[in-house]
Amino acid sequence: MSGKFIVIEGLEGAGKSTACHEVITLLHQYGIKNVIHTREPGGTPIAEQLRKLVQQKEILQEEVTDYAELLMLYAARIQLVNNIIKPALEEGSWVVGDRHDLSSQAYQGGGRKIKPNFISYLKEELLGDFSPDLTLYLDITPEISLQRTQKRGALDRIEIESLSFFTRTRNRYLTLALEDKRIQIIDATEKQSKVTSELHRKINQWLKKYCKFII
Ligand code: Z5A
Repeated sequence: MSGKFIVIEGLEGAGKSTACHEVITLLHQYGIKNVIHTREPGGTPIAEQLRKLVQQKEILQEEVTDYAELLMLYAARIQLVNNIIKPALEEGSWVVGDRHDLSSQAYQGGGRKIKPNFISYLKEELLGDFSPDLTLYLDITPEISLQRTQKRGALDRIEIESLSFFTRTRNRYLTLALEDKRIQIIDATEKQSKVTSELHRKINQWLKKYCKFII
C-alpha cells in the first residue's frame, strides 16, 4: 500500500470534524491531492444503514444490546475498510478517517465495559494487522464534551449516556494512547486556534519523520 491512513479520534465535541478538514487542507498544501475522507460508523451504503441503527434512540422499539452494538460497529468497519479504505490506499490515495477502531476500544471497551480481550480478538480476526499510520486523539473532559454537544440540541442514543460512561471512555482512550507511539494526544480543551496549531505541528513532525519525500 502506498497511501497513508490518518485517523482523528476523541469524544463527541472534541473537534474531530474541524481537525479532519485541517489535515486534508495541509496534505493538499504538501501536494498530496488524492485524499479521501471517511467517517465511522459509515462511509458505504451498508455502513451508513448500520450507523443509523447504532445511533437512533428508538430502533423498531427494541433495545440494542451492548454486543449487538459492538458487532454492528465492526460490520460497518469491515465494509468500509475492505470496500473503500484498502482499495484507496492501494492505488496511492491517502485516507483521513473521522474515527476508526480505537473508538470501539474506548466506547465499547471502556464505556460499555466489554472485555478488551474480546474486542482485540474481533479486531485481529477482522482487520488483521491493518491499522492507521497515525492517530491523533483529541483529548477533552466528558464535562466539556457534554457542554459542546448539548449546544447542538437533540442527543443520539450514545450521546445520552451518563458522565461516568464518558469518563470510562476517555480513560480508555488515554490508556491506549499512552501505550502506542502511533497515537498522539492533543489537548483539545484549548481554544480552537491553539488546537489547530498543535495539530499542524504534530502532522508536520510526523510527515518529516515518516514521509521524507514530502519535505
Ligand atoms: N462510536 C462508538 O461507540 N464506537 C465506535 O467504534 C465508533 C463510534 C466508530 C458517532 O460518532 C457515534 O458513534 C459516537 C461514538 C460512537 N457517539 N457518541 N456519543 P460521530 O463521530 O459521528 O459523532 P460525534 O463524535 O458525536 O461527532 P461530533 O460531536 O460532531 O464531534 P466532533 O466532530 O469531534 O466535533 P465538531 O463537530 O468538530 O465540534 C462540535 C462543536 O464543538 C462545534 O460547535 C465546534 O465549534 C465546537 N468546538 C470544537 N472544538 C472546539 C474548541 N477547541 N473550543 C470550543 N469549541 C469547540
